[in-house]
Amino acid sequence: MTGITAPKSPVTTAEFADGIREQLKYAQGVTPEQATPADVYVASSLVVRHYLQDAWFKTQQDMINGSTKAVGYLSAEFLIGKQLRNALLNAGMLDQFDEAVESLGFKPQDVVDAEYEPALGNGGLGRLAACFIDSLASLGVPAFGYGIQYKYGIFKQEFDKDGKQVEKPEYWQANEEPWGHVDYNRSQRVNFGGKVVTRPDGSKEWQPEWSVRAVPVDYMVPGYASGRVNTLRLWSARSYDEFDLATFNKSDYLNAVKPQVAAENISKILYPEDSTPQGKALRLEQQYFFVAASIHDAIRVFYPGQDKPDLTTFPDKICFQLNDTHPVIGIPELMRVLIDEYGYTWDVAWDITTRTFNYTCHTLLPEALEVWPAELIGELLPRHLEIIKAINTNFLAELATKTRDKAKINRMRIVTEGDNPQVRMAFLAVAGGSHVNGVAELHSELLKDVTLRDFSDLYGDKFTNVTNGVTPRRFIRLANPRLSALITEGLGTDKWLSDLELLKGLEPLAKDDEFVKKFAAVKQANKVDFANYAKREYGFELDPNTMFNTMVKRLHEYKRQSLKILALIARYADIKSGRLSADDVLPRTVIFGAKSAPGYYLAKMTIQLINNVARVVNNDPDVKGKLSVYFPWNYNVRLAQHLIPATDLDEQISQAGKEASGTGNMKFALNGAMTVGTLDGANVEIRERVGAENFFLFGMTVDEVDKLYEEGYSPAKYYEADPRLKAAIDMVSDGTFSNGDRNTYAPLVADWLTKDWFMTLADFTAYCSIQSDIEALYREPLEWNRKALLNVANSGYFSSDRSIEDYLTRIWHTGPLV
Ligand code: DL6
Repeated sequence: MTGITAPKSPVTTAEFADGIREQLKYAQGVTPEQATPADVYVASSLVVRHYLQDAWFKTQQDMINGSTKAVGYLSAEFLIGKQLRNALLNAGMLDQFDEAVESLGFKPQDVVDAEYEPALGNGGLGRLAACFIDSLASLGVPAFGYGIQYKYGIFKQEFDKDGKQVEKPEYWQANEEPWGHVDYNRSQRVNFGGKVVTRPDGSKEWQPEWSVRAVPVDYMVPGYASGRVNTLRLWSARSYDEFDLATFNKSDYLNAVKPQVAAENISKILYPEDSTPQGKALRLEQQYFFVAASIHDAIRVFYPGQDKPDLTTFPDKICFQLNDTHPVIGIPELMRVLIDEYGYTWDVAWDITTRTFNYTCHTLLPEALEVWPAELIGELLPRHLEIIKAINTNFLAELATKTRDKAKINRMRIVTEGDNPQVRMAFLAVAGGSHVNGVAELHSELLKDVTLRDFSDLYGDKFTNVTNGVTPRRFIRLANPRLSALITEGLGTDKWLSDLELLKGLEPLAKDDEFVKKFAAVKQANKVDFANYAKREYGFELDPNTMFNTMVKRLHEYKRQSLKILALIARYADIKSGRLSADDVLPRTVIFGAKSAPGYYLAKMTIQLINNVARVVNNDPDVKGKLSVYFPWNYNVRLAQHLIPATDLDEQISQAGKEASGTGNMKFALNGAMTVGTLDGANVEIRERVGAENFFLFGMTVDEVDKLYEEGYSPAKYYEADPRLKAAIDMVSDGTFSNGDRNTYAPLVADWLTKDWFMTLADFTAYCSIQSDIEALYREPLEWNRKALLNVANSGYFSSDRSIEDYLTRIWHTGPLV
């Protein structure tokens, strides 16, 4: 990477202001005097789109006319966050926007605040997809993001009076949404159900029963200073039958609109699961809906107007990255299209298909690898089931040439045997694609050694690693303008925004006390900002003169929010009982952010516990000023952008061997937080890069975890052995955090003491001991900030630009448009 300086603006302030006036007049139908910040937001967004339009056309033309293979990133989730500021930054119009808006009498912040965040993802996987499309465009690589424009995104989280999570529908399009361009003229038909017939010539024809219209909604993806604008194409499901007039005329209004409702249900809601598949037909419909539409779209784009395109060149035009198992049904779909619609033989179709697809696995939890009942696939997609069975048969035959180990061959079946056969989508992805990658070094190793061991034994060449990354544009430049300015000052250039390894140049400045003090001042100012934000948005009273200690991520047992909350309770008890004298207490503000899957009982109970610990602790005069706990609801990209730059200490405390990578860990390190963490996921690589002395490591390793499982893990033993742990768990049982009710958390406590699948109790003592190191360092602000600065300086590797470059060389074998 060379590093590019900030893009030159295509527009002057006066032109931007004129553009806003014009859009207000013709698009919004209001005068500048009548306009609200929301009107100015829409108008400004349209102005940005206007100035990006030519680059968008040119990128598409160059992609179609040129010989650079494009990337199709197939993902059920794109958690893109707010669009306006990001587009302004990447297109070089930030200053012009600020000045234009001010010249019209508005505050830029009010205008930006009027944007509502599209909530089209659950967490890490969806946000990664969003970082990747930003990097692809910034590197000038032609790419499509293909996904679903859900009407309702991830639920809006609220807490009830008891602290329980309540899920509300997230209708993110309640107001005008200027970024998505609905392109009815390029819609695709997606079929379902019906039967397969054999034509007289022996070929197969799928005669579907019902169809849905997939309408593309296009989002521009402007690259940072690359002059390129890619496309995020999100499909929206519409009905071909608006309603049945005969039924309507009989006054049966509900039944009259049934077909419409059924069709539109497909893109109605994002499944709020992040690690367990839901055995729902609708989910399979969603998956097929977006991949079928995308595959047909790619053929339309790359072979315009051709009835008989030469699809043997398809893998030279585009490669599809399968973002987890959700789009894997694309493999049999491409086979079907090639064989049934274009008349290719099986072998040619298989060659094209396997050269087109690659698969990224994002999990180590076996239950998160999707498995579909063959019967369900047969009902919805009968021809695909035939193809999957044929793939399975061929695959088993191929395996027999590679090994005599029958048990192994049986374990590797794509379609299981028995009365209720299942289709293993991860296995189909490995068999039907060229490459398989994990998302951090440790994860990729564990995939090879454990989760997909049989496959890596026989197809070792397919396996590779691409460690995740995050976009520095959104997560440093936009989220943390103060730090960005300081980095630019320290390096004497802003090229780091497109070559993040340049941050290494900050390393010598960690020896310069004056620079470190400036760095500390940035953090302090960010903390004050966050305290104000938290007051405004949530009514919280945060003291920015305490350590801000944050744990934000989905609520899952393996991520071990329980470990944090138990340690916090133990500390509360220490302060309250006087075991920890007032002088020994380092004042801390603990901040949680987490959504639980609605049906995840223990995770929801943990949320309730955190809220009630917060209620008790924050109202206890004995610990006032020493410990406080806040849980801002509805953690999303916007909140992340405010909270991460204000954090002193970040928690990455999953059980070793369970977090595939994590990307929050990278965002925090890049924003100058110190991390307390286990040797899990990308923590391992972060620690290697920032230096062991600049990372608070604790807890069991993967090998130690495995050994303990083998020996027989007994959580009760740990409960008995550590009096502080015992006291903390007893406080959860005895009603301290449930107004005296001893039953509220009984299932959680029972789980800790009898199962504790993720060994929270076993790591408790180590986690508590590391706290004294953390606090000793924090009491030395210069030293703390020196180390935090070294985290920033050595985290440049974790740019999503680097991840994309790794994908380009290891998997996609393509590059920027020339
Ligand atoms: O790769 C992105 C992200 C990782 O950083 C997280 O460690 C991992 O938990 C997450 N995976 C999922 C699981 N989805 N499935 N299946 O969201 O991916």
